Amino acid sequence: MLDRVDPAFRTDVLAGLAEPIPSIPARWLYDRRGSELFDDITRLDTYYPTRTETALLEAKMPEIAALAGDDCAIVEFGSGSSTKTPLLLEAMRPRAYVPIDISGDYLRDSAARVDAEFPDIPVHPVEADFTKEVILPGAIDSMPRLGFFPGSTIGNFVPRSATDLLRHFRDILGVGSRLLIGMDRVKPVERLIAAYDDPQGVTAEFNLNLLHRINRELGGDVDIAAFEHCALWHDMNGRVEMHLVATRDTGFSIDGQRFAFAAGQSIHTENSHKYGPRGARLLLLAGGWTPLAEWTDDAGDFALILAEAQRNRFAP
Ligand code: AVJ
Repeated sequence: MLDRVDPAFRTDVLAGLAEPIPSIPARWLYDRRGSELFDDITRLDTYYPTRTETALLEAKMPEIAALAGDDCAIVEFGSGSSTKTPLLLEAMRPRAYVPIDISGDYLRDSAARVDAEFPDIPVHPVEADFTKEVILPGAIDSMPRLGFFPGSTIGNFVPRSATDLLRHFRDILGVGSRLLIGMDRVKPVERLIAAYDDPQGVTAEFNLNLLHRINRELGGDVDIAAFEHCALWHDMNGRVEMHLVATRDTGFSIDGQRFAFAAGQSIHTENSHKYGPRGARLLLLAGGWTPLAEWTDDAGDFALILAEAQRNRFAP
């Protein structure tokens, strides 16, 4: 199927490439091909987050279910092709499941899968960008809510935006709601780089697909061979950064707009923030969520945190 061209893609690419530090928002990496490649990434030996989080969910599910609340509606932010959802649905038996995703295709697929596997759980899919306004289905108005935000997707956002997003989730779900969120932990830089620059080159292909997408959807003439994938650890900002670096002087045009890149110049395409235990909890607190419980794997590679939306109150 042909990808429909989102006008916001053009706007973001043209504006981002014109910035003093050229960058393109990471969400544009995830077109159909990009999402397939990301699925491949999650199966790589060197990419530990998905398998670690899934095993953690499996191992701790009884405990999580006991604390996360009974008779709730589960609202998943960015449900994508998540394989973690069934674990949660199986253990919690929620009164409703509300997957929210920007991709209608993915949403219909996953809603249909959940429908088939859990015929007694009503599914109310919402096609929306969860960073923008989201209207929850009226059917869950009277139910307590549990938000589910796995995969360390929060790591894609710089702390300031991550805080905004957590506050936004609180507004969507309401005071007293709970949130189960996955966050990747800080770890030795060799392991981080191996996870984002795999020897098979899948992550490189995932990153370079953005240039293919620009050529395909925006009629660009980017010489893709003039760019290479680069993953680096920015210690001060606590994040892995992905870049597309020009290996020689190169130029291209998109929509009649001309861009020149000197050898060594880069396009910043994604951030993946890593948090220590304190940093993770501070981020949640700053976003209006009080941490209630936390689970990690034995190696401490990945954390699942359960938090509760803070009430509005005066505090000393
Ligand atoms: C989907 C944002 C969680 O940061 O680990 C993986 C994206 N990019 N490899 C991550 C990603 C390259 C991934 N998240």
